[in-house]
Amino acid sequence: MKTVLLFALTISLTDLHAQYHYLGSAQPLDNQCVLLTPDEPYSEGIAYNTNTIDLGSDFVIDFDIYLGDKDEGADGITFVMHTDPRGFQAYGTYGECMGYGRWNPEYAYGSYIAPSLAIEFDTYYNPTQNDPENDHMAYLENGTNYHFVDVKKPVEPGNLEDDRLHSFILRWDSSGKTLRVWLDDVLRVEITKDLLNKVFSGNTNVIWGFTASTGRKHNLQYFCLKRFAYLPNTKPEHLAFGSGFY
Ligand SMILES: [Ca+2]
Ligand SMILES: [Ca+2]
Repeated sequence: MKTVLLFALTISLTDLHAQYHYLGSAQPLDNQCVLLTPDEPYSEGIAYNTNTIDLGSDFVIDFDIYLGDKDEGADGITFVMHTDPRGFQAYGTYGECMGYGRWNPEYAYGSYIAPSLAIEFDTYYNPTQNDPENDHMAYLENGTNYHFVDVKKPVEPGNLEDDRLHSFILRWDSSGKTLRVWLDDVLRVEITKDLLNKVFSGNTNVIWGFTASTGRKHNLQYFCLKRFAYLPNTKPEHLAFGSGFY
């Protein structure tokens, strides 16, 4: 009987990790963590949760992210939500584009994820993307990494490549059309915009996950799930409160 129970437990743990689609260098680690890039040059990894998220409901997403131990490493991680026609195969360009965007919105070439929005955790200064010199976070749209001066400026939370896990919490308020992001318990990014209609053309089912890449410079980069939950009164009827994607 014990053997049977042990076998069942093994299956259930395997299933937890099976809930991601992995692209490139992404692969499951222990303890609900997922490797995005090894500490090697020119890597790109993407992990999408196999369950789409419902933008018609309120939800909270709570992860730890690890961005490496070398202050001069690169390139960073993005949290992405998208309806790209390539679905779970969608990817962006490596290096400074962090597996999400493209080199420059003026250039025709380079794969990027769109329609989409992303929160970037950028650890490398790229003047070509109008980056601030320090590590920064920013809201991005439609596979464009470039920081236009007329949109919300990147924020600088300090060195992110400090060999520590950083708490990342994202909360979506569907009725208030507000997206809020905390890093290490400090509210860093707040966007109020009709994202559902302006970005996703009214499509409430979006794919979500994390992208990351390295270039000439590199760092180990991974994330760990802590919690996903639809919030009370707005949950889709087929999901129990708090059932999330565990
Ligand atoms: Ca840094
Ligand atoms: Ca950068």
